[in-house]
Amino acid sequence: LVLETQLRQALSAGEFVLHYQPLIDARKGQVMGVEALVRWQPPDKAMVSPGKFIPIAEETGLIVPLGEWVLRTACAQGRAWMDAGFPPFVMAVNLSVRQFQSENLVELIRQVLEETKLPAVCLELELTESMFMEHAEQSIEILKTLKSLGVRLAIDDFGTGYSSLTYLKRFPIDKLKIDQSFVHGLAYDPNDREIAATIIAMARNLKLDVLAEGVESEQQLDILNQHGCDYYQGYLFHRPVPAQELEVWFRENK
Ligand code: G
Ligand code: G
Ligand code: MN
Ligand code: NA
Repeated sequence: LVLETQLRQALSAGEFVLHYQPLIDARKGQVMGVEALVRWQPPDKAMVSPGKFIPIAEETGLIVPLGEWVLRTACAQGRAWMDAGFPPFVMAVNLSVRQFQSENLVELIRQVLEETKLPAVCLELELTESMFMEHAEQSIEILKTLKSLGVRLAIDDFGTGYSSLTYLKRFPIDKLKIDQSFVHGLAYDPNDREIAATIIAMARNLKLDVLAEGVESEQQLDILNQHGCDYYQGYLFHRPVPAQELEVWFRENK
């Protein structure tokens, strides 16, 4: 597979970069964190989005070294921002299925936190529902071990997978991220509005934080606010951008 070889070379050549997208605290009107999103920047070519290469990295196992690089780079960046005097905030990192199932995930995270000196509460791991459902009992154990490190756990793309509400209650989860597919239609699709409202209400009842992804318009924001959503992420606030670019915005929005 040509792309696999290219991805391996890209990793050793340092062609992957992280972009960061702010997570907004609605009540405080402040940035509460950022999500790290990986991109591939081949020299002299257009940037490649993770939608194109993450599935291949996942199939080939390259996701393990790539995911390790993402985790280490994101945590180091989070620490660097702390040291530069930005308020300590959450660094959210996506985990793939393969990483979640890997034997040494917990040890890796423990090690990266120690190396980078990022406080564990500042790291939020984004997981998807589909990771848990196959081996639910085993997943609960992994989640508990991760949680015992002190990190935060979020369920990404919430609402798109199969979730048993019983399990949701038993999982040591801190946050639900409402999938952007429900946010898109908020202004015109009553079904999307019902789904978003239901997830927000459920999160409140379970004492979980709730974030809406993919917020692009004031109208969507108003509707989510009316339902009591806590946190937002989307182009309305900021696109994912390289670290240096975000620092300019941090300074302006302090
Ligand atoms: O940034 P963008 O919207 O193009 O991301 C597309 C998809 O790639 C999203 O589903 C996102 O969760 C995933 N993704 C982005 N960065 C990472 C990463 O570092 N690791 C994993 N596993 N997935 C990522
Ligand atoms: O699956 P995950 O939620 O990790 O992926 C987040 C993806 O959503 C990233 O690829 C990011 O670039 C994208 N994204 C972030 N904000 C918006 C938005 O407002 N609109 C759209 N369409 N995509 C967004
Ligand atoms: Mn995510
Ligand atoms: Na998502």
